[in-house]
Amino acid sequence: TDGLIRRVFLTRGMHVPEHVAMHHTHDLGPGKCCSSVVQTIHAPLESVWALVRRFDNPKLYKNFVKQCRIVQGDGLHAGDLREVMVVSGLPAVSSTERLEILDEERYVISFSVVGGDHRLENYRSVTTLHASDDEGTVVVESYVVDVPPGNTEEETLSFVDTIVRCNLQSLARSTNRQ
Ligand code: A9S
Repeated sequence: TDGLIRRVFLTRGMHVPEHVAMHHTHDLGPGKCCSSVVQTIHAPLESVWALVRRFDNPKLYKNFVKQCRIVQGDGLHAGDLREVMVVSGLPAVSSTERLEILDEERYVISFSVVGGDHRLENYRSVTTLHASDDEGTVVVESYVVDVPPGNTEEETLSFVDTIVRCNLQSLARSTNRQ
């Protein structure tokens, strides 16, 4: 409403399919920040997707998840909800998350955080998979989140980037163990 929306193209300079570029382009209002993490995995797309698509079971590769249960729907449709309990040591206890996109043809999953006990208000992420130029799979995960009161944008990005990078490194290991 105050006209301060800026469009951020997180895959600028990367060779990615058009729909991938589209999913990682965010319109940011004041008080929000966004970033992305890219991970190449030397495994076929389908074997990476088998883990990433499991909205009902993020524990398959997210090490910060202690427990997860679906609280609405079956985890296969937009609007379905899950409740995640987090391991101790983080400034968070739980997170309620809504499935926004599960595109099994284009390998896109997106969720947003709609509740819980943590500091990442209005967190939303999009994860895409595409075949890499040489061999394997490229995972791009981007997110938008509010900068919490009392924190800087830099602190917020460094906190979230660290979690996402851990998750994607763990995804690479878990894929190759399947
Ligand atoms: O789960 C993800 O895909 C990514 C992130 C950044 C999750 C963050 C988180 O679930 C915690 C791990 C609990 C950390 C939320 C919503 C808030 C946190 O503080």
